Amino acid sequence: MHWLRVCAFAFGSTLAVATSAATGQVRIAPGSNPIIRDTFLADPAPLVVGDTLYLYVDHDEAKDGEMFNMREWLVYSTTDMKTWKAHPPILRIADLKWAKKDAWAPQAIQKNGKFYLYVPAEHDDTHPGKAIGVAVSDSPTGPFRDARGSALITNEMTPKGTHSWEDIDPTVFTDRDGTSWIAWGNRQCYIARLKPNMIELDGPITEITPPHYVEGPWLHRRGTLYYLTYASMDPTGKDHDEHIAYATAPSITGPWTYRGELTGAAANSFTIHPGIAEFKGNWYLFLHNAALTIGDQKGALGRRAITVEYLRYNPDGTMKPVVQTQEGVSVPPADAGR
Ligand code: FUB
Repeated sequence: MHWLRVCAFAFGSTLAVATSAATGQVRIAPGSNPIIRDTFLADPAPLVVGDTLYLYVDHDEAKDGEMFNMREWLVYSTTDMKTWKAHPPILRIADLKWAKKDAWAPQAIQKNGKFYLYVPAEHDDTHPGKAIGVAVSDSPTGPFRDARGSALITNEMTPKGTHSWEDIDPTVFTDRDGTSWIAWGNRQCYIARLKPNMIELDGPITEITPPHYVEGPWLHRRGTLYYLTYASMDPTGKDHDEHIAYATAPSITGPWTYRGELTGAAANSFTIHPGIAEFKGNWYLFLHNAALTIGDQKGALGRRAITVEYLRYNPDGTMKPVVQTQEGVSVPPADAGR
């Protein structure tokens, strides 16, 4: 049983907390949101390996007045979706000789008996702008080392982009034929095939930007349907914070059909970022919000916290809208047993 004094929440739903009359301490049911409460984290990317789900994240360390301060990537693991184990940092900006700052949204994938971690960062002045690198490890918990010694994708490789931070937020996916693909981007969404060595592109970069796209793409497949889920702008223009929307396709090369919104905005946060996995018979949607307070540090744009919700599908393969809750996965899914 986990007892906690210091967390506060700014979003409402059925409470998964109880307060002890004797001590005033708050008891939080395991699996409640946010799932990790002692560190500000963002941009969750799950990877299932055997009976364990590894969650790759970036580490938010912004002080008041800073937008972001992100210097390293971390991983947490769980076998039950309720208790999470922290591991030592898996990669730092300082480990990438080409990178200056901004350890933003990562994703890891298993291939060739190794683990590949794709990470965006600000490139040094030889290739100004954001770039994407790849690091490799024999273990899902690292440590990872730069697999190339140079960025895999740099700003000049996507000349259509109108700003310097478009090459961020990599998502990596291996198709049924064993071919791996990488998609990424802010404002524009791009996709390219990876060579079997996972550290070089194999062919052209193609733009696949879906409607209302902002950033944070996540590729996955369920049965014969492919999904591109992403942070989006509200189509009505009323809400200026990011939502989550998605598109589906009959193959990884498209054509992609816009399917509408999966979630609204995250509590107290301009950004939101999807990560999707099937684990032990359930599908999960990982997100972040900025509703966690740790000590005297309140949630903020650069101080976010990871949440998770059950993800359900309709018979036609579309995903059911997800409501962001405080109880998260501390309770069974609403349609359990149906
Ligand atoms: O965490 C830094 C950036 O904010 C990510 O790259 C975006 O997806 C947004 O979450």
